[in-house]
Amino acid sequence: MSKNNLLHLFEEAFTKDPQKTAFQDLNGNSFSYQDVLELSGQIANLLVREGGQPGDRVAVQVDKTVEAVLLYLGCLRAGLVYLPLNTAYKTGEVEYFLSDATPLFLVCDPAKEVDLKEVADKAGVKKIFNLGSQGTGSLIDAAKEESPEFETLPRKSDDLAAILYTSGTTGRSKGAMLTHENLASNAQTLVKYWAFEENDTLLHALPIFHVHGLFVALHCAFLKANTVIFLPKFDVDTVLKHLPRATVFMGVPTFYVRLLDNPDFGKDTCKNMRLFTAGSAPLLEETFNLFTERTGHVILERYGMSEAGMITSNPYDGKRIAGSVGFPLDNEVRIADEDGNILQDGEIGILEIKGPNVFKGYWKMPEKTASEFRPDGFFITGDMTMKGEDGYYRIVGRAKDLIISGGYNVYPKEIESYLDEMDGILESAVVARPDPDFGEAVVAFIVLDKSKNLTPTDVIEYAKEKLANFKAPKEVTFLDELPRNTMGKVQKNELRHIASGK
Ligand code: MCA
Ligand code: AMP
Repeated sequence: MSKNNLLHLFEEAFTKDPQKTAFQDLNGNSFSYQDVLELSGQIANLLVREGGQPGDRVAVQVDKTVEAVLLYLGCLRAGLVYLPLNTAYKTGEVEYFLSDATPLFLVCDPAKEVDLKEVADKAGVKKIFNLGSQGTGSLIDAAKEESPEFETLPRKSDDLAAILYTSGTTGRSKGAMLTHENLASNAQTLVKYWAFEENDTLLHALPIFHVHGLFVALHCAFLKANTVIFLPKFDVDTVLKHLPRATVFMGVPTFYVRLLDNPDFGKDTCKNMRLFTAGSAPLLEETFNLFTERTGHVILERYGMSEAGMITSNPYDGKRIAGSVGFPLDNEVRIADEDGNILQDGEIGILEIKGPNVFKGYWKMPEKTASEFRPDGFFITGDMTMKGEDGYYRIVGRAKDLIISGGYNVYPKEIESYLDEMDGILESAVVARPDPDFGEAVVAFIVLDKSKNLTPTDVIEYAKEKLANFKAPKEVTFLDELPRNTMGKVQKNELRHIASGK
């Protein structure tokens, strides 16, 4: 079997200079690449000794620490399939992921272990480990007893490396199955297109439970064994403090909006930087222009999704255009109408893609998978796109009913289904309102059962009890009835107009 484990690529880079600093964290700890190899080896040995076999899933809901990254690497080394979960998810949300993915192990925050035990047992999880925000816990205690030597398992290129859940427009979340080849090919593409070198230093402020922070940022750094300044979360002051030592920074648009709000952010802070990238949500032209004025740097906007990693990018050398996501990376891209007819340049349609980066399918959903691929293997992204005369692609909207708030995806259907269950709510409709900080904010329109006397705050609190707080509406408006067309369909455009005050 060939050495197609993504970790083999990383190991090639890590072993060139094992004493090189891999991570510096805010607690003053440094980890060399030798430490990375040893602790990820100990974790791999532990998980195998506990019964982990290639293909078994490991669900992980932990705070951002270097140890959490090493858990990810340890899973890959042992052929286990990594399943990261947003730390904001509530027990009810985690229950769905566990019952769907049936992981062998769950690694969670020590404070959540008691709550999660019941749902984990129900889903057949064999063992729960904990890992806290200081990088300590039962996982690391047990791993330290193991040998640091672990021979990374060979994998076939289409063996699974990770499952990333992305919410579905029809309610149920879908687990996008990503293979070692998907991840390796996309990482190699980005390193080449974005000109990563051994001497780059990455300032890492993104969460590590999504593609952007886990794969895009870390994989580029790992392929060149870069030093990563590893922040526990995005915070303007901390970024300003560490940016002068960095050469690369990646962020969602909200990061850039917040940095620009701080008068201390300017040319001095960016003196060593060679690359700022933005993605996960549209970067406003205003932010793009203000950033260039203030820093002299031009943000490189790229576009991607969980199912495919990065799909298009503005050029590293060459003009980066505001409001555009650049050109296709190493994948085929076309724009088609809903029936799959390919459109001309200048026409707006849905972006379809094919390439080594495109996922293997949705976990245990063969029919859903089949319906999102064309017969010739192109995946239908659901993003409304136009290729301009200049050859640059522009994402102009979404065919899917999706809100992107601060880089997090929120599916209105999911929120509506929870709200509709609240005692006192007859029906609900959730839409996005433009928001200067998050880009889009979740807002809800509700028809009340008037006998119950609910207030907007009651509704927001109810949503936060059931769902991750970022999914809760920022604003709730009561209506006597929802606007509908003659077919009875709720007119969300009308609600968007009301929400935006137009
Ligand atoms: C936090 N809150 C939010 C969000 N984040 N509300 C709406 N949208 C959000 N994104 C709420 C919290 O629930 C809380 O409300 C209040 O805001 C403050 O919480 P806090 O934790 O202090 O927020 P923060 O630290 O300021 O977080 C904002 C953030 C964060 C830094 C922008 O959301 C973030 O790191 N976003 C990045 C997401 C990301 O990595 N996306 C990549 C997906 P309350 O007080 O009520 O609890 S990958 C992807 O999309 C594809 C592949 C791609 O192309 O990259
Ligand atoms: P996710 O499901 O978290 O992978 O989110 C992927 C979605 O984020 C894509 O389908 C797009 O709708 C959106 N997205 C990512 N990058 C950009 C961008 N640069 N501009 C506009 N939308 C983007």
